[in-house]
Amino acid sequence: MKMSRLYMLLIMLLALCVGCGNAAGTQSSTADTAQEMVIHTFDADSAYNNVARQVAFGYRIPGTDAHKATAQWLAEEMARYGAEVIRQEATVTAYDGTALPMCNIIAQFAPEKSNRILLAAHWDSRPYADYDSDVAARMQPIDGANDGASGVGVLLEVARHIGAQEPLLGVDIILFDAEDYGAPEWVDGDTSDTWALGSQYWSTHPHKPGYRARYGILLDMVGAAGVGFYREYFSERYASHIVDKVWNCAAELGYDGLFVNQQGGAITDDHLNIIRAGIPAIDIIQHDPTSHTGFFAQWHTRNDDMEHIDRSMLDVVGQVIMTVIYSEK
Ligand code: AHN
Ligand code: ZN
Repeated sequence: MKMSRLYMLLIMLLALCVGCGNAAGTQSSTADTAQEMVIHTFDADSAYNNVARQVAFGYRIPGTDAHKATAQWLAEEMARYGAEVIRQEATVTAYDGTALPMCNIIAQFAPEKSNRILLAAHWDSRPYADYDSDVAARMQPIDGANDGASGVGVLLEVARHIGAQEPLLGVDIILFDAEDYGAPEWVDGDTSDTWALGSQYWSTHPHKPGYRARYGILLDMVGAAGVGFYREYFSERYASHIVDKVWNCAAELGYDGLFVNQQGGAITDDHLNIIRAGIPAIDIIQHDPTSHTGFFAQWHTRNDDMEHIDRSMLDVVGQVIMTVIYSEK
């Protein structure tokens, strides 16, 4: 722990000097910076535990008791870290006509600041294991340890730091609901608008009229061992400067092996609805060019469980996000 803290301090100091691609850091005294950076050591164990806690609630499928209990816990955790929390509740309609009671959890830090950024992840879990190798299991739900809980786990740990030491800008963390109730694999036709229903709702019903943020960063599937992040197509198209910022930051931290400087696929995800709301946004999402789905090997299978969550991946992503937000002004 001691060593990793010292190591973090050094890389964060370096990050502030080089500013991860911008000119940040020139105004902070070394003492302030050192103090801040010690406080801001991302704790991968805590992120991991946040993932495990979500999975332990059970399947986080809209309309279930586990879903309600998880929403309650997430909102409480964010409030405990000092966020002003909005629970945005609505009923949305799934691909098959099912009415889904959904709840976007919006955690606002320093809501009075107009200079702000948006971080997001989806907290619901998928009702179908439609890519499971066991055909009989395909109608069954999944744990969604990586697909959902990993991004939220990282953002809860980021929230803890933001609460302890305010960054120079305001931060909103939105945990979107009903991302993963999209039409299963056996439904024909273009089903792209059946995904990301919570963020679709938010994009047309912002939590504050005229809500603005400089940019958004979505985390989706950030916890599978050794699976990298590529420059996703829509992120590149609508927010290439943010992809540059984040990928440069990762490279400066020594993670260019995981933040691969190559084009990935085009992914229908919550970031598209942030973009539709007029905010440039990117998706940090694991892409495996060797898997037939393009995602991690356990994607939308019963094996997307805690056994396949890698603390060190959570750590990498957490460090990158922390460095980006604390070098921003
Ligand atoms: C598809 O491309 C079908 N879905 C990507 C969005 C997603 C699903 N993220 C997590 N699960
Ligand atoms: Zn999914």
